Amino acid sequence: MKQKLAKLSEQCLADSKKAVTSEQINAVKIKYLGRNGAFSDLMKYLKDVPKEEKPEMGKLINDARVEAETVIGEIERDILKKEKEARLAAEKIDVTLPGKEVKTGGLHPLTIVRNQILDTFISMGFEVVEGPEIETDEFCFQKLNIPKDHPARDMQDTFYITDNIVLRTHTSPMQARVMESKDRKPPLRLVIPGKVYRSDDDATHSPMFQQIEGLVIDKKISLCDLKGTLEEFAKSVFSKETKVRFRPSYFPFTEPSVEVDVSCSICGGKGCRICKGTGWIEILGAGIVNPQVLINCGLDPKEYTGYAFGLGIERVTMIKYGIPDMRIFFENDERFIKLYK
Ligand code: FA5
Repeated sequence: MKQKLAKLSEQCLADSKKAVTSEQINAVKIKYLGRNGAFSDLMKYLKDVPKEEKPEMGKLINDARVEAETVIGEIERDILKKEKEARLAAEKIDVTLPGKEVKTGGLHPLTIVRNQILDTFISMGFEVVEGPEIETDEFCFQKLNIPKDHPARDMQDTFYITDNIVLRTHTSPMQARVMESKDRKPPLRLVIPGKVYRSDDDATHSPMFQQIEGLVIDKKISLCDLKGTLEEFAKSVFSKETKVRFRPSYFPFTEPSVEVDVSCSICGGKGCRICKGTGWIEILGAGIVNPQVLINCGLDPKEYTGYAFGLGIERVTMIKYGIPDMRIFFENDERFIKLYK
């Protein structure tokens, strides 16, 4: 037994000295000192030792194990120290290197302009509400005085989900939803931002774009109220010098209807590439709410009148920043977004 113990200690020492990596010394540790290691194994043979020799033999095995622990521990510390030094040498920090840039996010220019427009209307007492992008044919068209097969539908071709469910082509269906709502009664003074969809795709027309609908319903509302409000909006979003121009137009849900132009903020109205030499840029459609729409939504046109408008956020942003092609908004190019941070 004593011979076995001596041999084991000798073997353990030799194996420990051979170890040069932390994995190797760990393996030695498990082999000799582990729960099922060589020293524990030897303890099992104590039962075959004569009773009077057992205490001495037990002590000898224990002492040898403690010694092995000490030796392995020292070698292990040595190896770990060397490994740490090697790691630090490889990871040398060059304090002259420039620091790593921490990237911060920023708002998309469309979001910046959307917030600016909404803030302007909020400051004039408007409330912001939102509505569904997937809309019924009834609210998107019929309640707005555009029956099925009416030629005015050609102005806004869209994506049909079923014959009667569409991706909304404008935010105007929210006019009808709000007027019909039992929770709200006139006077109404609302702006309704949101995404809309059309079968369009070129430098100034996107298949998905954002509109802000405006709706005011009260007694004795006239085109003068609309003009004053839009002038205030244009001065706040573009510049104090910006002028607003109304041109006659047609929308089935407003009567009279107008297209609204603002004087070009890039050239100050002299004429440039952005305004195609005219000095004016169209930004929205508007008008006095058609009495038929009020009737369709349960309001009495003898009691109430109102105005509505719908502006395209992409167009406003393009004019504000002189961006010639709308598609860049949706390309997700970080260099473009950074310009507006
Ligand atoms: C309408 O959508 C009407 N609902 C606006 C309205 C509301 C009129 C209330 C009267 C009363 P229009 O199709 O002109 O009108 O679109 C309004 C604005 O959306 C345009 O002036 C333009 O700025 C923007 N717009 C229209 N089509 C696109 C498109 N494909 N891509 C980007 N912007 C667009």
